[in-house]
Amino acid sequence: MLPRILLADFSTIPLAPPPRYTHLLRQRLKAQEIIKRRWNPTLLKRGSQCFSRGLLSIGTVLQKHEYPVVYRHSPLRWRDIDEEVERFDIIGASCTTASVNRALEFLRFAKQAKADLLTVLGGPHASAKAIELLAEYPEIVDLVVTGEGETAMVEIADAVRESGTVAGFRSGAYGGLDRRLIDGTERARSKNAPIVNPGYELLPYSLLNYGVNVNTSRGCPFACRYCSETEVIGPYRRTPIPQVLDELRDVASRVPHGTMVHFCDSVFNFDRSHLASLVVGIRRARLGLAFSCDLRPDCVDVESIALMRDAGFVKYCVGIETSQESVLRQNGRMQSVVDVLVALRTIRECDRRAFVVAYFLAGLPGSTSQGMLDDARFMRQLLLSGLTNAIGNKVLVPYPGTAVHQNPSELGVKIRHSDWRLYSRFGPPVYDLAMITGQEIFRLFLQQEAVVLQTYCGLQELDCDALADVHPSDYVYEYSLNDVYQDSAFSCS
Ligand code: B12
Ligand code: SF4
Repeated sequence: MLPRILLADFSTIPLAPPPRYTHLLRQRLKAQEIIKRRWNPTLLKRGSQCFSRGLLSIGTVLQKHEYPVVYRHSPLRWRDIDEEVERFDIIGASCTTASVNRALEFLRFAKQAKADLLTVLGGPHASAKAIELLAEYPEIVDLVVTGEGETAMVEIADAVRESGTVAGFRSGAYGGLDRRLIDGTERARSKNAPIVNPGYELLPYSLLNYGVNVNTSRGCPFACRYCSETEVIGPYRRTPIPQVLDELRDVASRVPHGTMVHFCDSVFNFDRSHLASLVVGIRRARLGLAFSCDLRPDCVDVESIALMRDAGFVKYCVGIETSQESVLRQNGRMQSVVDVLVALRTIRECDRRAFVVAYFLAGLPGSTSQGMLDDARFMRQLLLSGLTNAIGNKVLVPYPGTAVHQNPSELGVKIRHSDWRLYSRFGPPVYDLAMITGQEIFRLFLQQEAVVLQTYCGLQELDCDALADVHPSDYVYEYSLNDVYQDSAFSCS
């Protein structure tokens, strides 16, 4: 029996901010859109739908082994789940913390529709909470794969094919896979499995509808205490540059000229020689794409930025997090304000046309009210000085897999609850800090957001109030949690 596999993507779901933030967020995003358009209209050339790279890579490997694979984003939206599910033998679902309940809900429906179905859960949340998920949902989740899923999913499909049924598999009868928790990263390493490119042909719509994220590496060599990357993604490893260029050629053949592609490596500028080979390759390949990427300020250097500029990079997102150096240190983020300013100046001097976004995180362990107000001032100064064009600001979430989640008391954090649906970077913190409550953090976060909006409006001569007059469907944040069942297309960026 050749098992038929559904890859169910719950890596992004509609997220709604609390009412008191909705209006401000809408104004702020509208202002940012205007700023972007005025700066460089091509920055908007990017689709708004999302896909999970990871699931599409799993799809590539399964197809190479001749398994029939279907990929769907949020299949909860299927009008007739029972009928659809009937067509599959294995469901592999991805999930993040905010979306895990949604993924579980779908797997529950699927099991009700077809009891003889093997369900596998993977992705960042499943990697961090594998044991708990297996213990709490024995009827819904048969297997959890931690870390990388490609090799593990092929082994699972092979085992089902060999046995001719999924029933015995669930009871743990098969070979090496005799436990319900599978360490995907370890399996990939033991087999020396190469990183594969995602199977874009599996997407239900043309790639031009999607925001395309590519990467040149997996994992992160750093270990910031508020980030789960090192713990849940696995060790840092590079994708060979010729392979990345093949993927970019494939992407370029599927999207309009000038489309912006984002490099979503954890730290794109960590390995200078890897980056240099990439950008030299991009120049030679004449792809007709524009690029953006995420940078760590303490790794920025003039040569790399100059090469990137010449290769078509138009947007840089720089992880600043906070201007409070003691907070950065406490969180294992070894960068200083001087590093930040030098990095931003370097980018500006090398590439005057670049669109620069400075990313902040509100409510890091060690934060104080005064520190958060200082951050608001710092954000304003960055915008006024022209070193950055936009600010990205989110509330810290102690995701499973982070040191903040695992050892909260060591960092002076008291986590209030584990209702994963509320683990959103748009909402009030799910924790209190020793020096400041979650409620106060959120109040100061809203103040920071208001400062950013006012600064945008001042610089661009925009009328803040007029910005509220935005059609609700312009933004993903407007979707209520129920819309997911009816709506067939939503954006998330
Ligand atoms: C690109 C990216 C995005 C993109 C695209 C997301 C997507 N669909 O993948 C965008 C910008 C949309 C995005 C948004 C958000 N993101 Co994001 N994102 C990333 C980033 C940087 C790269 C993802 C990626 O492509 N990785 C590479 C691929 C190969 O890995 P992968 O997708 O994880 O898949 C592998 C494994 O996880 C596993 N796997 C995954 N699914 C499955 C399923 C099965 C069955 C199996 C067996 C295995 C398996 O196998 C895959 C292949 O090896 C990651 C960090 C990272 N480095 O991974 C954060 C990350 C996934 N994002 C994160 C978060 C929190 C968000 C937001 C919630 C933030 C917010 N705004 O509040 C939003 C979601 C908004 C929404 N509406 O839902 C967190 C998730 C943490 C958590 N526990 O939930 C991460 C880990 C960053 C972090 N360190 O905190 N994100
Ligand atoms: S915050 Fe960035 S640098 Fe720090 S561990 Fe996460 S991905 Fe790596």
